[in-house]
Amino acid sequence: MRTQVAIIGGGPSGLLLSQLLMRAGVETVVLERATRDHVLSRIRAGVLEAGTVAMLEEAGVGERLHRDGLPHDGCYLTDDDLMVRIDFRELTGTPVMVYGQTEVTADLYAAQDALGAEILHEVSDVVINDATTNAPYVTFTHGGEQKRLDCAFVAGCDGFHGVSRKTIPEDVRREFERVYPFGWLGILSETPPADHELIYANSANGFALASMRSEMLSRYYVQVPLTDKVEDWSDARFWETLKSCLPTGVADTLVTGPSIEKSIAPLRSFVSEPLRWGRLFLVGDAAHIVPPTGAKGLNLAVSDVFYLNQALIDALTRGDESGIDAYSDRALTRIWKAMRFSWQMTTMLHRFEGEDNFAAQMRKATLNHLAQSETARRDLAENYIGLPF
Ligand code: RFL
Ligand code: PHB
Repeated sequence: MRTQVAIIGGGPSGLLLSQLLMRAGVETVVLERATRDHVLSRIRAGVLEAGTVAMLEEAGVGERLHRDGLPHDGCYLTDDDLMVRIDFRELTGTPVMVYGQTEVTADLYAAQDALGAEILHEVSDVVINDATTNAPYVTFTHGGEQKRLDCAFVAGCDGFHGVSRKTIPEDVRREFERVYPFGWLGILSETPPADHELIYANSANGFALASMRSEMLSRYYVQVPLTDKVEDWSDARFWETLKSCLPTGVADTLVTGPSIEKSIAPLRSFVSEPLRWGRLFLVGDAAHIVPPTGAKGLNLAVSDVFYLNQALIDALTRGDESGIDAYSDRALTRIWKAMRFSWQMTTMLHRFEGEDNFAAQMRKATLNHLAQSETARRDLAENYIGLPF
């Protein structure tokens, strides 16, 4: 088999890259380890920056997003009963869009099918070969057969546990990591959201987030120790803990119900540099992970695709390699700013096991400062709605 760009991973970054390249006349093949149903059943991100929405429009998948997505003009940060509203529209002029990653992925699969994209599912044993030559190729197993895909470039869009990052030799890679001593337990329930905007709640009992997917589908998270298992958490225990973290007025009116999904995700900050090794490029979670507190993971994957898709189009259609030469530095500059924001939001809103009594006072003072200072709120809003590409 031969193509121009071999894309490893059919999650949001791989699919969006393939879609944008194909619309510009560039050939792609996507190799995905899981089944399509599996990719579509992963409940993850919920908040899209305006720049992400614009990229999805450019990819031709903006229609359902605008019909079913919920534009949000603000969100709340709370400390016990103190509620601080961050008014995105007033402070920056720009709202965000609440629309699930599952829906984004479903829209991209439908659009890729319409273009006749070649997406191979349930591939295994993916190996990227000769990435530092002008003739890289990928070998893999599909349908019980060993296959070879020759290409001009390889895009590593295979998430944190993929093979692409590990293909770059250890003495070339530099990794930066911060692991947090807690995870998020998330549930989905067919109940009306706690509020019509998101609530990031800091409390004496730890962090909680009240989010949503639609007017009748809520997504809630609470902070849990890394050692906890989903089985430790009955629905009743979850609702009780959530209520104990939310401001009293919100907790009192919270509508509870059976959970239809429950999972635990560890929190980490991670960056692997550089994003390019010869003709291999890392994109999205394959290169970096942020804790979900700033809602930046999917949005960062999309900004990587923004830089890379144009660079690959320029290289393949005009022989102009300046974009691919600049890709790693351009993408990393934005990635580190989102790293900083996600780390800051995480530190500002979570209780750390074994912390001293000073830490909670710092969190309270930060919230009080936000309540009083429009400058502080604007800084937060500017980062939350997404820094420019
Ligand atoms: P993905 O989604 O992990 O997709 C990678 C794909 O590659 C496949 N794969 C392989 N394929 C072939 N060969 C191999 N060897 C392979 N190894 C892996 C996998 O099966 C998969 O299909 O990475 P991608 O595309 O870079 O997308 C990144 C986003 O998924 C991620 O950043 C976000 O979900 C993070 N995130 C959030 N981001 C936001 O922007 N806003 C949010 O509100 C938000 N909330 C969240 C989140 C992530 C969460 N979890 C569970 C980690 C909330 C949570 C709870
Ligand atoms: C979500 O709805 O899943 C969500 C929203 C905002 C975040 C993280 C997750 O910061």
